[in-house]
This record gives sequence, C-alpha cells and structure tokens, in this order.
Amino acid sequence: MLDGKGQTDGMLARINSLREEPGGRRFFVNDLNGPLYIVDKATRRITTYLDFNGREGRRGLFHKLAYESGFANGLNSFQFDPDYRTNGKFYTVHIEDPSLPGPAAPDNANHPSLNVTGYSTTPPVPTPGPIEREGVLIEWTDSNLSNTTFEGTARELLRVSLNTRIHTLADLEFNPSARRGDSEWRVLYIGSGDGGSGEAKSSIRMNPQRLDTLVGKVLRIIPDLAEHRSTSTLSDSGRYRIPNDNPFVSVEGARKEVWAYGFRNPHRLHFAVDPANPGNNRLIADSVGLHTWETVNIVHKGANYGYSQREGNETLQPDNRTTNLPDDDKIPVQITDTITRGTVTPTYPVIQYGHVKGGGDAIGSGFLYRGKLLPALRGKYIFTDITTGHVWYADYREMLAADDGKPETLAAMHQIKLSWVNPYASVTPATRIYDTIFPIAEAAYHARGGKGEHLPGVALVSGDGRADAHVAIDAAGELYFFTKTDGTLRVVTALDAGS
Ligand SMILES: [Ca+2]
Ligand SMILES: [Ca+2]
Repeated sequence: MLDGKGQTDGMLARINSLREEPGGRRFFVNDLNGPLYIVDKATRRITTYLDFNGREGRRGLFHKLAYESGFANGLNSFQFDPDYRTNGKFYTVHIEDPSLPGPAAPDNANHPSLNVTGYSTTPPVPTPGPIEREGVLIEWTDSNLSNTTFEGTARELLRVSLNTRIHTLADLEFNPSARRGDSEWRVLYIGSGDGGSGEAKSSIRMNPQRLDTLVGKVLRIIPDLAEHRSTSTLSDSGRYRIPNDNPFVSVEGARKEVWAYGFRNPHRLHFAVDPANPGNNRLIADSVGLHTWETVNIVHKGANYGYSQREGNETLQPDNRTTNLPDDDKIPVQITDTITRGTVTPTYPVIQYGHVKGGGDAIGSGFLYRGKLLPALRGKYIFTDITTGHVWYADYREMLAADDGKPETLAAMHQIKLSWVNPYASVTPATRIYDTIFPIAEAAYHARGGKGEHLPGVALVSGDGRADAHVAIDAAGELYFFTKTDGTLRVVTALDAGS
C-alpha cells in the first residue's frame, strides 16, 4: 500500500512491458524497480523470476542498477528469442549507474542457479560527452522452461554509454513474420534513446545525428554468434554479429549496428504484421518529443528521422523551438562531429500530436490490433499518451499512405473511450465511460492507499499527475493496459471507439 503523496517509484510495481511467453501459458512482466515477474494466465499467480535490483544490500543481481527515478531507468525491457521454446533464450535491457560501487557483472549470491562462470562485461561503446548511465543488453538462457525459476547462463552482448539518465537503451523487437532460413530470422532491432543529448545546447546535441554513436538510433544486430555467419560480420566486442545488409556497414567511421537514426527517444518498437498482405508489414517506432511533437514513425533502412535538426514535421532550432521547414529540406549526413558525407532529406512521422490540450506530453506504446475481442479495432494502430492516459487509434492503411516522403501528410488520430466498472467502489456503480485511462489509474491509486489528490508526478499537458499509461498485446493480439503509477494491469475486453 502507498502511504504518501510522493512518487510511487520503488513502492508499487512500475510495469514497463508485458509479453506473452511463446507457447501461451504465462506472461512475463518487467518492473523498472528490478523484478522480472511471471504471471500464470490460469491462476494469476505472480512469481519473481529474476530480480535485477542488487543495490545497497538488496538481494538482486546488479549492484549498479539505476532504478530510482527518471523515466525508463531500471529493468527497462525484455524480449523472447523467436526460437525460445527450443533454446530457452531471452534478452533484457537494464540501466546502470557506472559511478556506483560494486562489480558490473551479476552477483549470483542469492541466485545460485544462475551460472556466472565465464561471465564478463563488455567495454561500454563510447558516446561523446559526459556519461551518467550505461544501457546493458544481456542474453539469458534458461535450461528448464517448465518451472518459475531461472537456471542457466547469461551473456552480456552490448553496453552503451548514455549522457544523462533519460532516453535510455530501450525496446527489443524481432520480426515476428521471419521464419527459419529467412535473412530476418532472429535478427534483433533495438530502440536506442539519445540519452538526452539532442536537447543539450553543447556539442553533444549532434549525437542522435552522428553515425559514429549508438544513441538516438534504431540498431539491428544478430545476438547469436552461430546465426547467419556467411551474411554478417562479428561485432567489435565479439559478442554479437552484424548483418551485412545493414545500411552503414561500408561507411567509414559509421557504427555498423545502425539501422535508422535521428531519433530522440524511440522507446517503443512494434512490428506491425498485416495478415492480409505481408507487403504491408512494417517496423514502427513511437518516439517521445521535446517541447512540441510526439511521433509515430515507420522505420526504414538507413533513413534519418531528423532529430535534433527536426522535431515532428518541423525544424528544431538551436534554442529548442520549432519553426517551418526550410525550402531546401536537406541535412548533412553526419559521420562524426566534424566529418559529413553528403546530405539527406529527413523522413517524417506518419502520426504526430502536440503538447496541447487534447494531445499529451509523451507518447507511450502502440500496437497494430489483430485480436478478435474488439473487431472494430482490427487494422488499427492503437497507442497511448503516457501522462494524460489518452488512448487513440489510427487506421493502419492511412499510416502506410502517409509514409510518402511528404512531411505535411499524416494519418488521422481518433480517440478511444474506455468503459470501466470501478472495483474499488463501496457500492458497485454502473459502468462509466472514460475519455482517458487517467481517472481509472487515479481511482486505483487512491484505493491502494495513495494520499495525493491526484496521481504522482507532473507534466505540462496532464497537469498534476501522470497516468503512466501503456498498452500491450498478447500472442493472440488482444489488448492489455497497464499504468505504472497505480501498479495495475488490466485486460481490455471491450472498447467504445469514439470519433
Ligand atoms: Ca527455468
Ligand atoms: Ca507524410
């Protein structure tokens, strides 16, 4: 229970993502505070599978876990290997504060079934400027998938230096339509935030544009050294491979891992799969904006999404205000801070909304709905605003049409209203329709002991309180909502799609 008005960080679960285990029996849910939980679908029993939080006498694995505050710090994301049922592998990203005491390798004192023999860390991939955090990608292999405990090995794949505590290494996605033998099979896409560099008024402002950094990018790697050997090269660290068809592998000075660049915080990736037409499958990145535009982007190989020279479909000026695009809409291809190689026309979002009333402060997760419970939403991309708790949809075909090289064409957004019965009320009330998930999270927060008048946190558009609203889908494509601030996970069984 909560006992005060403060941030719920460290007190309630800060669920950051939910994934259904291949095979469909259990959900895995990661909590920024450190635990990776298993939720049994039949019994709803919750078990702590791994705990990453080994800070200051805590029992978890990592002494340097940075989890206390800031957004997307802690156990940030995880993803199952496409061949998980056979190989037991999954991947995690967590955030460390390198200035904290203790080793960076996992301490298995309280997790003896994790075999750390031979485990070693990797040198952090440098990022120009001061460093406050490191984003760490680890491959885990569980030798027994039939229980709720981890027993097996782990291997650090990648460690990225981050300038500040915001916009960290984030989401992990495999192409769900890839099959064994395809060039995309078991190829991992990584959303890598800019570490806060792009809004700085110093030289690190160029980091998201620089091809010699891994920040402000979507990265593409092959985690398994035995996979695609003839069509890839070994990474500098020797821990993963890099596909030969990545766009910058032959550009001198560029990081070969880069798939697309010029992002501020592409913290949510989603592979949209169109069952009717595989030609419509796309990788989508939801990226959080600075002062003006939240964006949904269709990710193309080698494309430059403009940040920190663009935000949404406008120019971002050095003072962080936005203005109209220039007549000659080109920006240099930046290899380092001083070396450029030609110019490129930026690629623009297919959806954007402003930091205004009716909009929001920070885009959350999004998914192309393909479930059965909500037929009206099939073929729609559903996404949230984190702070206000707005839920919207856009027609996926409109999004594909807006991916046309023209900054002014965008897919329309439509509000989704939520029907909810408050289970915390003393008398069972009638079902109410809500415009956002915010009041739903607030009711749960109060029922669980939250004493603040509103949810914790503050933001420009949401005002007092942040809903921290996210959406997820299960293997059948059905929707789930979760809100970090009240620590609650909800299944969506029906929606009233408003206009
Ligand atoms: Ca196990
Ligand atoms: Ca367009």
